[in-house]
Amino acid sequence: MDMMKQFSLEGKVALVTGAAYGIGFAIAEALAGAGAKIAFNCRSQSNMDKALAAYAEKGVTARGYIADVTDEAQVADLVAKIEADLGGIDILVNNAGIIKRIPMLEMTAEDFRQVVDIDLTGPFICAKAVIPGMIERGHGKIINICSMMSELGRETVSAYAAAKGGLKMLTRNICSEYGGANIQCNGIGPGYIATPQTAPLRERQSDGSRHPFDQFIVSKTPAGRWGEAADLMGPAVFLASDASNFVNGHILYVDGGILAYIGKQP
Ligand code: NAP
Ligand code: GCO
Repeated sequence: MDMMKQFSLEGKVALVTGAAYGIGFAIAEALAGAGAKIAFNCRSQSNMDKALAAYAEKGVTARGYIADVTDEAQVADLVAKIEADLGGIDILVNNAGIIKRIPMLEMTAEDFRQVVDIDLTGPFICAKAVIPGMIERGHGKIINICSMMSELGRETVSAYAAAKGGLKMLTRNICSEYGGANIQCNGIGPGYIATPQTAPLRERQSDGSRHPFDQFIVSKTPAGRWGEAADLMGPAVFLASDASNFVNGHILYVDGGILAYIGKQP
């Protein structure tokens, strides 16, 4: 039996949201490498232009669309354009997301709502837009990009943790509601990954020393390092492919072991 065939995405159409850079870009590159046709969206034209050049440099043919995942009309238009350009969407990666690091008592309800809107309502809107077509075609893969904060809290990330915890349960609920239509909905829970989103946590101090949080995360990670977006490429291909057809409602943590580790005795 040709086992590698199970991981092939030849002939599949994948939408990766928020894939102008960072984790989404790496996942889109991985799915393309397994044979998928790639569509991605983001909000800013300048990010889109830079992303298209970066994809081309990697030899990836990606189609980019400007769409905000929190806007139902824009998402409906996005799905219609992709279907016209590439065909029905077989794989949705709900990657677009933001974080606001603000102590809860200083966080406004507006700040809280914006994070939840993008990180949780956005994936709901995008999944709702693609599931009918997946049901019609008799198959579909949805991958929600969760987080360590789907399981753990920490100071200043109340909205983000609430949203990512909710995204874990939305993943399980899509599995429950549409597993019977041969739709597999799983999550990837990245650990701490070196992307623009975490750059503030890694920036050098004025005396040239490493950021305290940088040192903290490395000490909490058995792998002894920050993750790279590339560490998520294989897990994404697995969950997007036939190799995972009996995996559903699962959050695959790609965290270098953080969740398993109580931490080194000081
Ligand atoms: P990032 O570098 O900040 O990239 C976020 C991407 O999402 C950008 O392309 C951004 O482009 C897009 N985006 C943001 N809001 C959007 C919206 N409303 N509609 C459409 N696109 C939107 O973040 P990242 O580190 O790659 O993280 C990607 C995902 O992984 C997020 O869901 C994040 O929560 C999650 N995650 C990250 C880490 C980590 O350590 N980095 C760990 C666990 C989970 P525009 O601004 O141009 O729209
Ligand atoms: C933070 C970080 C984390 C990562 C990621 C960890 O401020 O704690 O941004 O939240 O982004 O979600 O899995």
